[in-house]
Amino acid sequence: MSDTQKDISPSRRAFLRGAAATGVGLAAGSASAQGTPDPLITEKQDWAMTTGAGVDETPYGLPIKYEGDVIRRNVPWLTADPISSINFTPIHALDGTITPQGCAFERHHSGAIELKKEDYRLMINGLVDQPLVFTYADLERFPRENRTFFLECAANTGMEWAGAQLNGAQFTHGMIHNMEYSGVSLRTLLEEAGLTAAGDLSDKWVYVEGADASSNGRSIPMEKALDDVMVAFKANGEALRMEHGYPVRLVVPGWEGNMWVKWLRRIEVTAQAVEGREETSKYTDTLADGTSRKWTWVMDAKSVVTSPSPQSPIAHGTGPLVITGLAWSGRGAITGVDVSKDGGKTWEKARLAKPGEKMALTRFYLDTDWDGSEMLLQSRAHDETGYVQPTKAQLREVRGENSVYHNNCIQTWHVKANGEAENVEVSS
Ligand SMILES: Nc1nc2c(c(=O)[nH]1)N[C@H]1C(S)=C(S)[C@@H](COP(=O)(O)O)O[C@H]1N2
Ligand SMILES: [Mo]
Repeated sequence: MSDTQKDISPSRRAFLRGAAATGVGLAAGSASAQGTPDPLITEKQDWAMTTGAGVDETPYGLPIKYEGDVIRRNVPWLTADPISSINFTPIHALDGTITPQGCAFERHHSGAIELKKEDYRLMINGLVDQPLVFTYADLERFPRENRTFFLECAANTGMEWAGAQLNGAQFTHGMIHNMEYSGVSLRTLLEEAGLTAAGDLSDKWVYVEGADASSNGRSIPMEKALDDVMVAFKANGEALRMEHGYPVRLVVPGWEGNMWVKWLRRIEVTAQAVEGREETSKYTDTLADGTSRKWTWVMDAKSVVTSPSPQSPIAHGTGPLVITGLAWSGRGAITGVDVSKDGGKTWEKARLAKPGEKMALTRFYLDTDWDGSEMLLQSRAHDETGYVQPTKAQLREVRGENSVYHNNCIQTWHVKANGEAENVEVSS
């Protein structure tokens, strides 16, 4: 753990000082190093000659126009119909770990619905002592918790099974977001309804469904329901956005995104799994022999270099280079990330920006010097269970190539001498 906390090394600090002193290619410093006056330093600028925008011009702020390309994007051939659709988080352009709701990917089976708080009802029924219906205002009166978790769609990276396909971290790994949720634990609500009637809880389930036309029903084992599942109404401090399930969604830490039911309207305690569409014909993995894996709830440890990457090429030439990316595990905290520049032959230990948090995104950095040679850039995550992110070849050995879901293999970017990067596959 201790080496993850290591500060920027003394040798690197010395290098940066040396580079600045000799005017070696650090950002715009190169212009003044050649003796050409920089008008951004020597001239009066427009923005300092007049007053700026007043506080009442922006009651709710949006990103500045210069950041207009940090947006969700979709892959047209994946989105046959915009109401049964998917778009992708621009992870190549974000830093830190919290995903702003405004650019966090969306996945809907029948479109995002507008549901007023006043019209919101949550029913708990089935094997409970007292079936209950909560209004939104009722939910706000239960003890609340704040917890940060990633949500990854089981289909994230699902287009890459048979070969490198989509050219950008946004498209290969952007079905993920990470938010701080405020809400009530599901255990609190289940206990309010009473679980005596359910008898032995070890073999019971809850069936959760949404208020949208698809309803997106899923069965969750009672053990998980009573462990860490949340009924959330705020994300990153503010109300959930419509597209993320306003006013209330389920948060199922570490488990596939499909189970995080949006516009949550009913929780039924049942004696067995319902085996609905979303857990039989969908969200199962077909293996090479034609049989399918079922109940693949947990998202295994995974990571990706977000920059440099195809949408975030190296623009500054040789010298200091910050390699960065994200790592996560549905089984607990990330304990380490390795980065390879040669397609997995040798590895360097990346620096974790903060110690890994359970079932939440972890940001890693590798502060390096780039000599301009080509790289086959990879990252490899380790989690607290000792699990190590597999190569594509290792994953295919076990899972074949018929799957869509749960592709957590090591990703490779081919970074060329001109700094551009491309999605490729290496043989081992
Ligand atoms: N009610 C409802 N809940 C839903 C869905 C849906 O279509 N309807 N889609 C699911 C899927 S497949 C995923 S990956 C996540 C996506 O959550 P997001 O749109 O907030 O990113 O919500 C899940 N919950
Ligand atoms: Mo999903």
